[in-house]
Amino acid sequence: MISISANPFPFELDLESAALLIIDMQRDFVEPGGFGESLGNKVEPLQSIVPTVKKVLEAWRLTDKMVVHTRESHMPDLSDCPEAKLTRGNPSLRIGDLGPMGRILIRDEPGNQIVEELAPLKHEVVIDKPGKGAFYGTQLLEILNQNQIRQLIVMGVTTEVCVQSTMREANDRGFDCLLIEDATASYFPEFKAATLAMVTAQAAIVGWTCSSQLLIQSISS
Ligand code: C5J
Repeated sequence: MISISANPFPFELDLESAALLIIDMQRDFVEPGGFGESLGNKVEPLQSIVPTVKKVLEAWRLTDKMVVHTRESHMPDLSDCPEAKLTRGNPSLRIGDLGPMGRILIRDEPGNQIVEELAPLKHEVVIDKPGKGAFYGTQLLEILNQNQIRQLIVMGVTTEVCVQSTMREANDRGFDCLLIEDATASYFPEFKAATLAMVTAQAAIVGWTCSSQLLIQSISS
């Protein structure tokens, strides 16, 4: 066990049963011209965490432990995209529309790829998820169980939407989650801050948080 001085109290990391889970670091959200921008957001806060996510990913890869990447994506015929999601909001481009990086949020389109700096290695797991939580409509739970994973180190975007939804789903399924504070981002800084507070409130009701520096130090020593 590695004791990490996390919030709100130390996280006992058991590397043997831990996986790194990177949520939706895909061009659709992180790069200009994608879905995030089409919703009226500035992508800079999301772009700014890429180097930090990369540092953690590189340190984690040295441990030879499991890495899981997720992408929010839909089938080309949109059969896995409920009407309520398709028509929500007032974006300049809707899910499935043709944008500068191909069809928005559609599997295998250029915009649906993980950003180049964080590209998955061949043996790493990539989960295409139709929902906000990574357990909904995917094989994630089965894959984690097959690999005896009980702890998740979580990074990615956006903090209050897909990251938080996934952590809550994980929590309900018995996983301990540690969210890396400077390796997650929101289009709305105040929502990120609120999510970090919500996650750790009431003695880690959803999970723990710590800095990337602390995690890297802990797994490298
Ligand atoms: C959103 C996500 N915000 N990955 N997706 O629609 O957080």
